Amino acid sequence: MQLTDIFDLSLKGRASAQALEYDRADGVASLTFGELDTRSNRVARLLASRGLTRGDRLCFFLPNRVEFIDLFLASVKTGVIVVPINVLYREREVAHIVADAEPKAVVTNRELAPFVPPGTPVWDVDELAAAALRHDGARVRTAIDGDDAAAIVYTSGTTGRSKGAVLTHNNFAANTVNLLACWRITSEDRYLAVLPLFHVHGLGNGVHAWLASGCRMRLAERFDINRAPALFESFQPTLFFGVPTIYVRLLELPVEQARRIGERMRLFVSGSAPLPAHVLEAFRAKFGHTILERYGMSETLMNISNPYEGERRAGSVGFPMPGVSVRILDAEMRPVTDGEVGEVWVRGPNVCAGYWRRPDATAEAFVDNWFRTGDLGERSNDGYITLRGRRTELIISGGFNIYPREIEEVLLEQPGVREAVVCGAPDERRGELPVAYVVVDETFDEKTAEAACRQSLASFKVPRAFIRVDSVPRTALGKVQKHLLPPWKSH
Ligand code: MCA
Repeated sequence: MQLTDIFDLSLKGRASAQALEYDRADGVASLTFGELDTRSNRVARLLASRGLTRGDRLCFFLPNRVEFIDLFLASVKTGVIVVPINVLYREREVAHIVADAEPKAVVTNRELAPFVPPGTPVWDVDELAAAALRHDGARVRTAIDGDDAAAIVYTSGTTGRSKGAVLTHNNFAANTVNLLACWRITSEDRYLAVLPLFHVHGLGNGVHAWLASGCRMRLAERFDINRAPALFESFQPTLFFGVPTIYVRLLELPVEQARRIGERMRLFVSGSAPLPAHVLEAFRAKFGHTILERYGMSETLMNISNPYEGERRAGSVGFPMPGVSVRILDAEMRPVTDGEVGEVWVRGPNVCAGYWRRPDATAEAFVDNWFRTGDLGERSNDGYITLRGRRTELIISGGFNIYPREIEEVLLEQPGVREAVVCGAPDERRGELPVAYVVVDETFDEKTAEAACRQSLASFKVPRAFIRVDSVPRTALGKVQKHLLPPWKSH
């Protein structure tokens, strides 16, 4: 099915119901589903007038704002493929995505435009919004196949170059239906959206669940611990999606306030990084809710979830979602027995169609339609799946993915750096922080290296420490033995 049909349950079916609240210079504005529909119809006609048709790519390099949603809906309606870009990315990172996805344009704002590589068509989001008003608000229906790509989501690549996961209309639709059924999301809910819309968590789970259920959404530009309490108090959400860092921050709230927030809530969901069991326990004691932890990836949307009814087991991600098959295999691709750790493989209507223009990477990731996640896990004899680390060297900081190789490449370009190895160091708040181990000569200057990283990489990828070592420990085959490097502790 095409996503418009599932969103029409609300856009048409609940046209007069309140849909969205968002910040505007003059206060909090609100829109009905019907108004949203009309706005995005105008944007759809504008995109068409600029020559965009089904299958064209359009990059969104935007913070959370209502125009992101207008453009997203317009793209879905016209078959334009959305390519979201993390707003923390800098020119080097943006340039790769733009070169790879070959979009018709990058839609952005004045602050972010300088990070778009020269020569790329840039459309200013405010100008687009103004231009859209000159177009008719009636719907134009485009024939779109469920297997058409709806989005290409770039995941940090193990080789340093990120790859675009091609997510189809059917992938998102299957994921959305699952969330509504499994987490009991209905039009009665009030969803507080603080996650960035440029990731699958905020977009594929948050926005899609909102549009399909017809509930009301309060959109915040981002999660800010200083603003979040007021949002909870004024909007009174029943539904909240967060990454573990957000739950750690929420634990800072006074007991009374936490209790008040908890009283009105129905469901807190966590994902994108492992939720430490002690955070789940502390949150339960303070907010009176057991956070529901689930497991997904940009490539697969949601795979495994703790049950809504029944035990939400601390440290575990629960059971496979409807239609999703999970296998836990050893290095020879044989199933391990329950209680043993192996690599998690998944198959289902949620799994992406492959990597954009990367048949090599696609062939490596898929075997007989099974997708290898790179995550290690085990199944208990009562069926709960618990993740036990990763096969790859992925670092997750504040819910953002970091591949060490990408940072190492920048470091190796710096004067005096002979070798560079980046590892994830444990951190209470962010889960992990990137730390660099460097073998250097006297021409190395830490400040210069840090500045170079800050210029070419998103802020969350900049190493928090540069640790000088005489040599990098390696196996006889030359593989770096990260566990033999001196540990680093954040303060
Ligand atoms: C963080 N920063 C941002 C944003 N988020 N800047 C602009 N817009 C944002 N949305 C920057 C800050 O400027 C600051 O930069 C640094 O990050 C830390 O910010 P701080 O306020 O100290 O925040 P925090 O308390 O550490 O919390 C950070 C956060 C953020 C709000 C939790 O990490 C976040 O939004 N994470 C969500 C990531 C996410 O949605 N991941 C899903 C991908 P500086 O350091 O320069 O001062 S994974 C996924 O989609 C899969 C499918 C899944 O399973 O969900």
